[in-house]
Amino acid sequence: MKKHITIIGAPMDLGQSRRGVDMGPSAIRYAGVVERLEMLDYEIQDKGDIQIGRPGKDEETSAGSNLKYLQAVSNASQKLAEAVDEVVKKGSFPLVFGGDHSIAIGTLAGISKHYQNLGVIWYDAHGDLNTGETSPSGNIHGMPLAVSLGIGHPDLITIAGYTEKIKPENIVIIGARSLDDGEKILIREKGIKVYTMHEIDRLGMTKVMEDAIAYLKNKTDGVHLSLDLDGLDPSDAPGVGTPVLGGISYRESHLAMEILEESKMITSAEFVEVNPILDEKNKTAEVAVALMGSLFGEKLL
Ligand code: B3U
Ligand code: MN
Ligand code: MN
Repeated sequence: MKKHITIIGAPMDLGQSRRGVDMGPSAIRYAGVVERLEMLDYEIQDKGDIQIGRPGKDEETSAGSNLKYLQAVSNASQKLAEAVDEVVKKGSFPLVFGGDHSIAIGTLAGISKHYQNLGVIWYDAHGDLNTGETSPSGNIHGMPLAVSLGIGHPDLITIAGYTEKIKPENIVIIGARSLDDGEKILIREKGIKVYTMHEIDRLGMTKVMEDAIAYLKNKTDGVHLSLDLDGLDPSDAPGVGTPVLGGISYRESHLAMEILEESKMITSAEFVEVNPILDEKNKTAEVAVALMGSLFGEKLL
């Protein structure tokens, strides 16, 4: 029987301050994702995009909180959680396209209740471990990993009716090179496994991925890949809102996806922060689609 993937678009741009990332799902579809994955003998269903409400002018900040567009992000997260939940229930692989990384709040809320111990690979230049108190920006896309640990604003940590979506020991961050002070404290406090660019340079991507897989293997019953395109170097993925120099190369990223495919451990995935307005001829969306090719079993020979 053909394996089944269900695509959901989450055209969210309110978790950060650069407009255009709401067009990410279209750009990824335009780059030929469905055709590419069908070639790999998958049956693909594209459910289209969830609706993101447009906030009023005065809704950027809400009373008693510095989180921007809290209400709109929380509503969308709830919707995305429900959509993803249905996909998991029917036994299909959820593949979510962002939108900014705040959508991971909804994705993880929909997936995690189906697992005892969901592992998460967070492929990102950033930690996304901020709270309202530690965030330098108030942008919710810098918070989804903390929120999923149950740390953050009550309206966000309670999405889908339960609080602790993931456990700190089931997280691996790969590619970090821009961590805020509060995030560093949280990483140490919770003992979160992080492979910064230092470890990637020092050990090489093969060793990093093998270690990450070994770390998660025996304690998780599913692993979600949350891939922020800004984990890659801006020369390979220029179409992102907060590029950080010195990132993971296109080649290393392919290798990482190929090693994950061999491990057969990934049970859901999302590709986020593709911003076609900041991109060079849809390059970043094409990179995302090429990486999905490797993640789902495309071979060079
Ligand atoms: N850590 C900073 C910047 C940032 C987080 N995620 C992205 N940028 N993409 C913040 O605003 O939380
Ligand atoms: Mn991110
Ligand atoms: Mn990032």
